[in-house]
Amino acid sequence: MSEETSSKLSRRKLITTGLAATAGVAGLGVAARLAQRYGLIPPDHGGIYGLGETLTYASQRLLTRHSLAREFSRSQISKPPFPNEIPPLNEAYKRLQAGGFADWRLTVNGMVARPVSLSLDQLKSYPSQSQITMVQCEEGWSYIAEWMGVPLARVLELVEVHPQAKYVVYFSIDPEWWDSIDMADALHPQTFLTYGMNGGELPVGNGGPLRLRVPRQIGYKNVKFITHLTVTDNLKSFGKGLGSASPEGGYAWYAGI
Ligand SMILES: Nc1nc2c(c(=O)[nH]1)N[C@H]1C(S)=C(S)[C@@H](COP(=O)(O)O)O[C@H]1N2
Ligand SMILES: [Mo]
Repeated sequence: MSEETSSKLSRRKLITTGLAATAGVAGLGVAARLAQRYGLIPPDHGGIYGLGETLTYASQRLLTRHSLAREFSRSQISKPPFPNEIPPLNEAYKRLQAGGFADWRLTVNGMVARPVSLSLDQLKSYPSQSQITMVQCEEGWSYIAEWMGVPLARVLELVEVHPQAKYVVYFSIDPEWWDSIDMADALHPQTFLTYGMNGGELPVGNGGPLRLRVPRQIGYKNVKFITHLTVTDNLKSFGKGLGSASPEGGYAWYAGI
């Protein structure tokens, strides 16, 4: 281990241990201030579980910013039928589906130099990548599948994200589903905009034609039917300001696994 790596590691360890220890000994306010100093406050820190959320997010980010979600072999891909939640599809979705999704667009704006509106064909024209990873629902079930798509980082590179940007907010055609991730997850090599699954098109039930795969976070962060991305440095102006529809219903904004 180089000196630089080891000093980085021990610094991280110090901060994380410090966060946990101060939370226990010197009181929760000190830990929260420490997390704030390092920019590690999640947007849903205000509720009853607020401090716990801050500690979880802060320690995970310091320890695992660059870690990879586990990838599996082809033989481990789950055989259908595996558990799956198929949300009701609205009229806007059905219209686009009737047209073979030719008019489906992914718009990207916010803190970017060049906002874009991309068709599925345009997205598919970028070099595709695949990953065999697990979807884990908060209710306890999971399955392994092969996902094909384009890394979100590639699209963010295309639009040129401003250096001050902190989050990518993503929206489904179903207005009840929207969420956000920080730049560490947005630029992570396994975070994909997916349009293929297990060698075929991404099925409607699994979020086709376009779904965000964030394999380092739990199932509900993997929003289906993505139509819009906004890059921002502040989550206050979205919904109730908690960074996602999920915390509005009591689920954590940061749900790393
Ligand atoms: N738009 C949208 N995205 C969604 C959901 C949903 O109902 N609507 N359910 C979420 C939840 S709770 C889980 S666990 C996963 C389930 O993914 P699957 O249907 O591919 O198993 O999708 C997530 N993404
Ligand atoms: Mo879920």
